Parts: sequence; C-alpha cells; structure tokens
Amino acid sequence: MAEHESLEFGKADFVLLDNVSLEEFMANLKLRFEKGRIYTYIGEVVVSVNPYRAMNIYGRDTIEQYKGRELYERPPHLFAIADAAYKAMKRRNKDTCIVISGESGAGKTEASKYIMQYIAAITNPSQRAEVERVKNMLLKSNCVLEAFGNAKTNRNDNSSRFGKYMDINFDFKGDPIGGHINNYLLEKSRVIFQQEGERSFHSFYQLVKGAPDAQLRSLHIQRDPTAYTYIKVGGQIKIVFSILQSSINDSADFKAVTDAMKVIGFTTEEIQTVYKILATILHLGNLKFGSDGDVTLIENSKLVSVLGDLLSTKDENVEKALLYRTVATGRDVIDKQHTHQEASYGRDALAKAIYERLFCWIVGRINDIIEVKNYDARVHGKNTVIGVLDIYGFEIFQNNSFEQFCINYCNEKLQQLFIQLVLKQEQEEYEREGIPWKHIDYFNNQIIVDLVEQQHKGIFAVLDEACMNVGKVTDEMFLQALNGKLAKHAHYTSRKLSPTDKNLEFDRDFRIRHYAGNVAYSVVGFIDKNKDTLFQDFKRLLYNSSNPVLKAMWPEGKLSITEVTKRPLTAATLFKNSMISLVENLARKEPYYVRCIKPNDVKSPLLFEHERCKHQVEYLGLLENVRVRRAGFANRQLYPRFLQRYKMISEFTWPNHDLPSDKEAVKRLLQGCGFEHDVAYGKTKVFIRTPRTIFSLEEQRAEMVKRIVLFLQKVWRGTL
Ligand code: AD9
Ligand code: MG
Repeated sequence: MAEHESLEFGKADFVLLDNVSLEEFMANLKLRFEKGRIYTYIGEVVVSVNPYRAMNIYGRDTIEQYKGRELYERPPHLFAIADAAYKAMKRRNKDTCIVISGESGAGKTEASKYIMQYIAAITNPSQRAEVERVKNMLLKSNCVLEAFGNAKTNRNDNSSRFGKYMDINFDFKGDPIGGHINNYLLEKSRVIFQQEGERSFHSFYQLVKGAPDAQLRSLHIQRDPTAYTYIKVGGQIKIVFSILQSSINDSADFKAVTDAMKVIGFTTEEIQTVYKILATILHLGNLKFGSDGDVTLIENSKLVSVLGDLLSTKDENVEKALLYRTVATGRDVIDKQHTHQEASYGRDALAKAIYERLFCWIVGRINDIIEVKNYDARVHGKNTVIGVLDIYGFEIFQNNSFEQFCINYCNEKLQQLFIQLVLKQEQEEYEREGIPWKHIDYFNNQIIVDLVEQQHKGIFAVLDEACMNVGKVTDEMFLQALNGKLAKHAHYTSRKLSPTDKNLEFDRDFRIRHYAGNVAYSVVGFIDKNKDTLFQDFKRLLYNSSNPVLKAMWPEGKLSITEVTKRPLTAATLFKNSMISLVENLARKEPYYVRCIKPNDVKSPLLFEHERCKHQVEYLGLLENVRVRRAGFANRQLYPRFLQRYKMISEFTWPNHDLPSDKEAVKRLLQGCGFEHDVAYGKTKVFIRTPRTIFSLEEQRAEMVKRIVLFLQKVWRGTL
C-alpha cells in the first residue's frame, strides 16, 4: 500500500500526478523504470517499460499476491490486469480481451506470455486432468508459433513476424476448456530475403543447428547455416546478446519445439513433414538457373532429386514445375518454358508460399487440438472468453516495404480502437448514470486509417486497381496513381510531391505520416506482393505428392489450369478484411490494455532514452489517457458492492444501515470520511474521482478489519 505514492518509487498511477504535464509524466516514468518498477497504471491501463533484464516478479509467490485481489490493492502489474479480465469474465459473465500494443521490441510478446501463465496458474484448483491438458497445450503452442513465426530483426531479436490473437475459452467454473488462435499475415518475404543484420525465421536455424545427425542426413542438410543462401542473406546467423540477457539457443530450441509439437499432439509423420518442408526451402534457395541458348536449365540438377525425395514426388515433376508453366490459350493447353528470370521468380514464390502454408497449417493443427469439445451450453451455461492480442509492433526500418506498410496499418487500427473504446466507454457510462462529462481533445488517427483502407481512393484500393489491370503494371505506375489520387492528403507525400523532403531519398518512395511517426515506403515489390501469384503448376506438384500431410496442405492443386477461373483476393484485401473483423471482434469484448514502451534502441537495462520514450508516450496518447481518466472517475462501484466492502468504516453503516437506500447510506459514509468533494453519485453506482480516495478507504478498511479481529479474539478469550 505504501508504494502507491512514494518519493522513492514515484506514483503508481499517473492519475495521481500533481500536474498532468509531459514533464511530470516522463519524470515519473523514468523514476519508476530506474527503481525497477516497470509497470504503472493509468486507471485500468497498464503502462509497461521493457526492463531488458530478468525480473524477479513473475514467480509463484507474486501470482499468489495478485490472485483474486482488486486492481488497486497491490502495486501495478500485468497480473492485476489479467486478474481483472478474469474476474470480469467469471463474476459478470463478460467476454473480455487484453490488447497489448507498442512498437517493435517494446515487450508485447513477453507480456502476453506472462498473462497466459498467470491465467494458467490461477485456474483449475481441483486439478481436473482435461483442464490441465488444455492449459499445457495453450502454453506449449507459444513455443511452436514463435519458432516458425518469429525472427531476429534490427529492432528485436525475437520479433513477431505475424499477428496473433488467441481466445481462451472458460467453462462455468472459470477453468480453461479450450482456445482458438487467429493469425494475421506472416511476413513471408523473410523466407527468401533479410535486410542486413537480420535473420530468417528461427525455425531454419533451429533445424540446422539442433537436429540430430541422422535426421539432417535424411534431409540432405549440412550442419552449417551459411551453406544456405536463403538464410544467410542478412549475414546474421548467431544472435549476440548483452551479457545480461538470456540468449537464443537454436540447438536447445530445436529440441524444445519438437517436444512441444509432440506434446500438442502432432503425429511423427506430421513432424517429419514439417522438417522436410523446411529442408525443401533451404535447398530451393540454393537452386541455380542457367541457360543454354533460349533454354532455361537448372545448373545443380542433383538438387532436383533431393527435392523430389523431400516432397515425395517424381524428380521430373519437380524439374518441370520449376522450368515450365502450363498456360491455357483458347482451347489449347501448352507448356511454356520460363525465362531465367521467371524461373527464379517462381522458385522464390514457391519457397515463400510453402512456408506460409506450413505456418497456417501449424496454426490450424493447434486449433484442431485445442478447440472446445463436448461442451453443452444448455447444461453448463455460456462458455466465456478471454482474448489476448499480441501483434507485430509499429516499425520503421532502413528500407520499408509492403510488409511494414501492412504492419503499421494494423497498428493504426489498434490505436483507433483504443481511442474509441477508452473514450466511448467512459462517455457511455457517464451518460447512463446521469453524470456530466466534458470532452477531452486528442489526436484522432481515423484520417490515417482512411488513407489506407478507404474504398476507391485509399492506398489499398489504388494498389488493387493497379493489380487488376491487364498488361504489365509496374510499381512506378502504382506510385503515379497514388500521387494522382492523394496529392492533397495531409498525411501522404512522395518524392515527386515533396522533392526536398529529407525522409524521401529515392524517387520510388512515398511517405505516410503515421500516428507514431513518419515512414518512407519503397514501392518496389508492392504489385508483386499484393498479387501474390503462385503458378498453378506448383500447387499441382504439391497436391500430387504421395506424402498425405503435404498433399492435404494444398487442396487447390487439384484444379487444372483450365479449371482455375477465379482471381484470388489480393494480399492487401485479405489483410484489410482480417483487420476489420479483428477490430469488430475486439470491440464486442470488454477491453483491458497494456501499453508497452521501449526504453532504448540498444537493449540496455540501464538506459532510459528520454526523447525515444517521450515520443512513444506522445503517440500512444498516454497523456490524453490520463486527462480523460482524471476528468472522469478512477473508480466506480455499484452501491451495494461498495457498502459490502467498506461499511465497517462508518458508524452509520456498520453493521447495517437504516437509511432509505444503499445510495443514501453510501453518501453518509463518504460524507463522514470527508470525501464528498471527490465523488459523484450516479443512478446505480458511486463514482470516485481519484485513486487516492480508494487507497484511503482501503487503508481504513484494513485498520477496521484488524480491530474487529482483535476485538473478537478478546471476546473468545474472555479477556474483554
Ligand atoms: V515485436 O513487435 O514482436 O518486434 P515485442 O513483441 O513488443 O516486439 P518482445 O516481447 O519480443 O517485444 O520483447 C523484446 C525483448 O525484450 C525480449 O526478447 C526480452 O529480451 C525483452 N523483454 C521484454 N519484456 C520483458 C520483461 N518483462 N522482462 C524481461 C523483457 N525482459
Ligand atoms: Mg512480439
């Protein structure tokens, strides 16, 4: 309790600041970070600063301290938010969600894991075997998904390259009975290319470093990651951490991931296929094309038989799919030979596609296994849900492409949701309860969301239109179209429109003024990545594999070229649709927020870079959040509940009151304590403006409870 407000550790809730100014906010954040207090509240929002060191605050004893407690009873912690979401779900039957946001490397994924661990630890007191099984699966799934979906980037050594939303389902007792994972756009271009200093997905290095010799032999893989073109482009094979941090150990992780797949319930054949696919990709990357006159050839033809073996198909089928494309011309179907360039393009597209398909298949298999089974809502009541969202954070690289554009758009959507829900909920509640409300100004990023997703003139729409055109449309033509449509937009510009802008180095760049900062995107690759073409021949090749697991991943390979009529949706449209439905889904739930801040760019546990942090505080809208919270009320409770908790601190209410209503009784109690100025009385709830009042009520209550216990002990002992 002493820590809520102390000179030594700062204010545990920013709402308690004497003045709501950026300076005071930053001073408090810095003080707390330096004192190892990485969490601070803004009401029910947790602000978290990445400590970049192991903290001794996630153990069993800490979990016990937060279990079933109210938010303001203990120092700020993720566990308190997890507990609040859990209580809302259990006591009030509400579907809740925990939305974790912040830029790349700010600590979202770590936070999501601690939240899941907490929920697993506090549930199933009766140790039901089925519930324990489900919990184990949910926790183990993290390890597998991180292996296949995370990679070292220049921002984060374990950066999520996919978005993840996980629902955990609970039965009427409040125990987990299953779950479901939605994954969002994996950054598959990483399979074939990484910027300098980066790596491909962890899974590849784990295989090469960690698989037993015999397994590697069967996959025709050498124990040397530098032997494989696709995974050495970034030049970073080994991840070097500071001595203070645990390091990624590819070899040990291989074992952990394989074991996790076994525990989750992947069959041996499935696990073998997973590794065969990884090996296939490594070999594909080493495949070289040459030409003999007009004829395109595979230079290292030995690899063709390796691929045939790994894909369980005939060598000649592999060779044909790599060098030819079946095209329908009128009624005829002919085999058209690839140019050197087309063959390389096809090979890379194949590598990316099979990795992405593998990833989605893994998520699908986990979902099959963890989905709720045999739950009859008529017998057991509604099954409720806690959703945890951990998505790729806002990022700016040296070179930003289609993937960064999607990732940053996704962060805009989440910021918009935060703005809407945090304000909307407050407003609605005050209106319902008849409490006056005055509006607080904030930057509304809806304008940027529209810039990207609006029909007809949004960037995605312009991109899709460019991709629909028959004939060769280049990335430059797409840029011209953008310039034509968006020249006047306050958040868009390009080299052509702003030739002197220092952010825009190249003619091919356009720039968006995002809520979190300016990002210059290179249009190179936008058209290809959006069309996301994979020749039908490859799909047929994989579908015709005699490996049933692989075959099942490629059902559309069944179609011949003449049967493929529908143009598939573009990557941008698919992503936009998935984001819209994600936001709708979150908006239906009671949200809890964790706002993560990255203290520095060098992964140091000691450095609080003032400007870097200030920028994040500003764009996350944290100060506005404090203002809304302060203008509003930090705490609200139904009258009967309030009385139940605090009635012992007033002679008017203890042990029972004789006033006409609970509302009157609460008024008398608060008047008696001198808190009249800090509260408002709604129709059904009392609203308390500052947490300080709650802390004080809590202290008085604790004191009274102590006295009552002493009194009763004396009565029992007969010493009174
Ligand atoms: V990204 O958008 O996926 O690139 P995240 O997910 O926000 O990013 P992540 O959780 O992966 O960041 O954290 C980055 C690194 O910071 C981790 O690998 C840890 O080394 C470190 N970290 C983050 N949170 C904690 C923590 N609570 N305790 C200790 C932490 N270390
Ligand atoms: Mg992450």
